[in-house]
Amino acid sequence: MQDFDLTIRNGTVVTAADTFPADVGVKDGQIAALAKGLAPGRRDIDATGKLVLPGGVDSHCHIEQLSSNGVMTADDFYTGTVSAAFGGTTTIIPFAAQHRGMKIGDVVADYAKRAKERAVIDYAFHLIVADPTEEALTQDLPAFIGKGITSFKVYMTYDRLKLEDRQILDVLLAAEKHGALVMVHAENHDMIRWLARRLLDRGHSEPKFHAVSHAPLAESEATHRVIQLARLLDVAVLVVHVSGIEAANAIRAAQAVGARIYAETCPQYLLLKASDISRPGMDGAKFCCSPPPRDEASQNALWAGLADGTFQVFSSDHAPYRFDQSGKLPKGDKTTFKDMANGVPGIELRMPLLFSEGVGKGRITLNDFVALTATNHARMYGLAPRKGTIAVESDADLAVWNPDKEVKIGAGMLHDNAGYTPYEGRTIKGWPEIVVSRGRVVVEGGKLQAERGSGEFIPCGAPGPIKQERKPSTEMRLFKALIS
Ligand code: DUC
Ligand code: ZN
Ligand code: ZN
Repeated sequence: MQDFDLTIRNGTVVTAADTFPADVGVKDGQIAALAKGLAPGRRDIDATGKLVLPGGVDSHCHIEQLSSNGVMTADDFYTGTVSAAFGGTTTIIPFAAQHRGMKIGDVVADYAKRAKERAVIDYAFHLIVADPTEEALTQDLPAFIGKGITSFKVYMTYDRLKLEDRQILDVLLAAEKHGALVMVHAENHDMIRWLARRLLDRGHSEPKFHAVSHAPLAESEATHRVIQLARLLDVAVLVVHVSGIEAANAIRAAQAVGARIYAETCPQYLLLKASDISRPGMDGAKFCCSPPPRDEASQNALWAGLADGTFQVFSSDHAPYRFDQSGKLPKGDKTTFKDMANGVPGIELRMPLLFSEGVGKGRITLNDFVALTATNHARMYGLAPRKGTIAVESDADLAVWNPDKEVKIGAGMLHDNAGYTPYEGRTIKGWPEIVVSRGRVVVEGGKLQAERGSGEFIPCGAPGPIKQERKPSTEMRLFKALIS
């Protein structure tokens, strides 16, 4: 008989592919057995009536990160990972952010030190590439891919982050050559800048004009454009935080012709609307992120895209800024929509919101939920099969989920440091009651049981395809040989 450190018995185990009754036996931080009637562990958890899910992987969150305007997020690696854990997430992938002129080696070393000291769950890193010099492309990026940072985010907007199309092509080619995935923030910079200037010149400065300046066409144009850039080179690209129906349709159409386009969306685009940003006074700033939430037609298109596989990953894009002068309102009541820090908090509610609104309302299946919140992230970023699933030899990262528990959302019950939630007052059904990270119970009975600094850096491997990819044509191979 095997002896286990922990046995979770009588639950219903759910993976991206299966739902079945089984006990989960955990030994040395890994899943050691999956079967009915396992021997008792040193610690036994009765999961009768509960679902046993893979701990979530949140592959898009901003933690202890300086924005391009020099504003620090409200969450450091401690509060950010504690909040993630309470919401059922056991691995995060935030961004080591290069700003122009910074050496990538310095950026990563600083970020790794911060994470090591404070994280309570496991983490990997993406790199934001704002300065793709020859040295960065040929030396730094390949070196960090070798050290387990295999995904780079590039921006098509923001004054201090934006890359030109030819620079994006450089990064796409280098990423494919050395085995990395490029994530793209797709919004047309000049459209946004031009609209914002006109609005401000005419005295339209309230938060609601943020959504007017970040027009849906700014997103769909840039999405079309980056799709064509990726197709030119026949490389994979991930369009992150998709908000609008036109962008979603462009992605689906590109996938239908075999382009290697992946896509992500987030809770704010399913559950918030541009009309939330129109709330009186400065309150609308609590809903301002880029791209902004849209309308009901876009919400419906995104739900359809989650169900039909257009979107592979569902992330929080947690970007926590306090509703005061340190974050959202640097100039108090005089803050214009251009001065506000962009972003909304959501790392803790990402999984409960999708469970309640998606699985609970019949929009997606339970297995889709697991794929969208955990398994596909692990595959996409080269963390599978260690993370994102329930299988023998995978890390014992688990969420014991009560599908019937009703929770009324309020900022006071959350563990991040933003101090507000855009989902205040909503009631949702389904909540993770016990969360296990590498075999350690980290959350139980509403209490944290993990030590600061107990999370580990998990190097990412080569990004893996989520679905079968076709082979490049002979013409494409010859073309790539010419330009590489
Ligand atoms: N937009 C971003 O590009 N990043 C963080 C948050 C946001 O709203
Ligand atoms: Zn972005
Ligand atoms: Zn982001």
